[in-house]
Amino acid sequence: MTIRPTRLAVAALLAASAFGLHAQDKKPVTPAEMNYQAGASPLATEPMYQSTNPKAPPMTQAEFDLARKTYFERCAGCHGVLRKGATGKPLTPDITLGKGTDYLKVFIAYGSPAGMPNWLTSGEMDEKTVDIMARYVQQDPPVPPEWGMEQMKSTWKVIVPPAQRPTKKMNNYNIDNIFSTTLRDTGEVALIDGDTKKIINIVKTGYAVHISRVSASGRYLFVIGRDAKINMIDLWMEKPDNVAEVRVGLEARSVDTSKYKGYEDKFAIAGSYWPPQYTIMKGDTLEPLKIVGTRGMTVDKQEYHPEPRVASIVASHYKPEFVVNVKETGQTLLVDYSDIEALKVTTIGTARYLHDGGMDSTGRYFMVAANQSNKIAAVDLKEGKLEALIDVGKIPHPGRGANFVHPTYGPVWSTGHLGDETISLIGTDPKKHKQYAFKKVAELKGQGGGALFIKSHPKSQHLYSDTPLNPDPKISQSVAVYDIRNLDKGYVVLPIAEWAGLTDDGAKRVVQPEFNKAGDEVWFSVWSAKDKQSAIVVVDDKTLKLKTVIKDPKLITPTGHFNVHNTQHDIY
Ligand code: DHE
Repeated sequence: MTIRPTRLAVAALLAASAFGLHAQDKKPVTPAEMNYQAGASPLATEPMYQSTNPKAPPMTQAEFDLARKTYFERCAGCHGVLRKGATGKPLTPDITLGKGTDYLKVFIAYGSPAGMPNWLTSGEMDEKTVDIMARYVQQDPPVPPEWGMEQMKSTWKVIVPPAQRPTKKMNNYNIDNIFSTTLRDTGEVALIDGDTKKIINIVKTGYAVHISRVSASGRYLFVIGRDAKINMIDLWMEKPDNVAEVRVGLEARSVDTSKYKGYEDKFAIAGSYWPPQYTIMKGDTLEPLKIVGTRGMTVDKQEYHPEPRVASIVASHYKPEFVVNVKETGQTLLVDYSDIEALKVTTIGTARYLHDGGMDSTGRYFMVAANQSNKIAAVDLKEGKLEALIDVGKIPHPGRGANFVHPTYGPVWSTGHLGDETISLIGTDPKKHKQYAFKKVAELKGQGGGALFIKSHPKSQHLYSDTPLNPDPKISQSVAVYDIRNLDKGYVVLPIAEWAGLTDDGAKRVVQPEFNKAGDEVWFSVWSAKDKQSAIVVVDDKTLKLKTVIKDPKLITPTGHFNVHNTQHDIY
């Protein structure tokens, strides 16, 4: 079928309404969120089990392989690996076969008001690909392989065994002030000396590292790639580098290490998107010890979900527990690691879909974004219970959030939003400010939607909010800064990308404010494509003036960056 606009415009409306039987339709997905969720999945190239469905339209093997690759690169982030639906709708054959190829082609080509991108008219897919994808989604979803102990052990490498590692720090770096910066598209992290701003080492890691976390002692740095590869870096080495690695699955985003007294550096944990599970490892070698699946029932409808991805993980300072947030089921798990042979897990129902979050300033409460519910769940890590579910703006995205003392409401934790321009402040002090505790006490107006990360520091009087996914380059290339003592005054805008002085036409999205150890400077990535120049811009927190720009041909696609001291102690 050749796709003709007039017929298609009508058909697209029909498609949108027929697919609109699902609750998600009531909340259209913003372009910012669409961009964000549609990250490529490393599953695209994995061999998978495929059952055949005689009712599905025919496809050649070559067409099927192309469609599968396209699905995992473009569609799986929203529709799920097994096509059971997440931000996007379910696309299982029981639904799609009834729609038929022509109908599905329209939907894929023109998108829907609920947020499905217009893949044909945006130029991202040609007619042939649209046709192949329409037939592909009527086949049984291919199932990626499981990843158990045998597969993990086969990828586990101790590059420098503990006995051969330094017994004291062998370099002159102020390791507390090192920054680990993700070089997203090269599969590396840059370790940058926060004092001299010089690159110490570029360390090879997994594909598109997502986050870095630091062990309780501050010696080891853990990074996790999208491909679920963890690298463990020893900061005591003369030139800090990898000492161990393991692949805990086929796709992942989160890693952390045990921080409770008596268990410092003892265990590491990583959560994976596929297979849906978390893995506890030895803290000094990454030897996998225990794998726990997260498949189970959703918090609201209490329906079985076959692929609940593990989102953020933090290590409690109150108990020997990891806090594991399961996205699709909306369950927060407190995993007691004091006896991993008899693992005790407290399951706290929170809300769907759990994503990122951080602690309040005391470390007692974990504040996690349930992004499709527009809520923040506050989990009491001392009592092991849900303290409150707090309504905030549209699609909260805090990173780890920002803590500061509000002149009226006392200690607050804050989050920005992907879906609107607000910043929500939540009271976190049930002792001295009981009336405000775990309530949304104020809302600041920011530059626009598309916010990802917000940051402050106990020594700073400022609150910084980025907006890298805002469609307006003026907004995505700058940050808003608020004076904490005078929030009513609104924000000032710092033109971070302009300060970077990059001469090419890269996207220059400004991502993730991160303080140095002293809390007197703030670092930002200026993130452009792989073939364009990027940079890191350092701002003086007192004067809000440019302090320095770090440029180097090796700084390719910098995104997140993590200061060792602040990450180690959960200071944000
Ligand atoms: Fe992230 C944190 C998942 C897209 C940069 N990201 C997280 C966490 C999760 C997550 C679950 C919390 C980890 C934790 O605390 O344990 N991110 C996802 C996705 O599923 C998503 C939407 C799509 C994808 O395919 O990955 C996604 N993330 C992005 C980006 O596009 C960003 C901006 C650039 C990139 O590198 O891909 C990005 N995510 C980050 C960063 C953090 C993060 C920098 C850590 C924030 C922090 O302060 O801890």
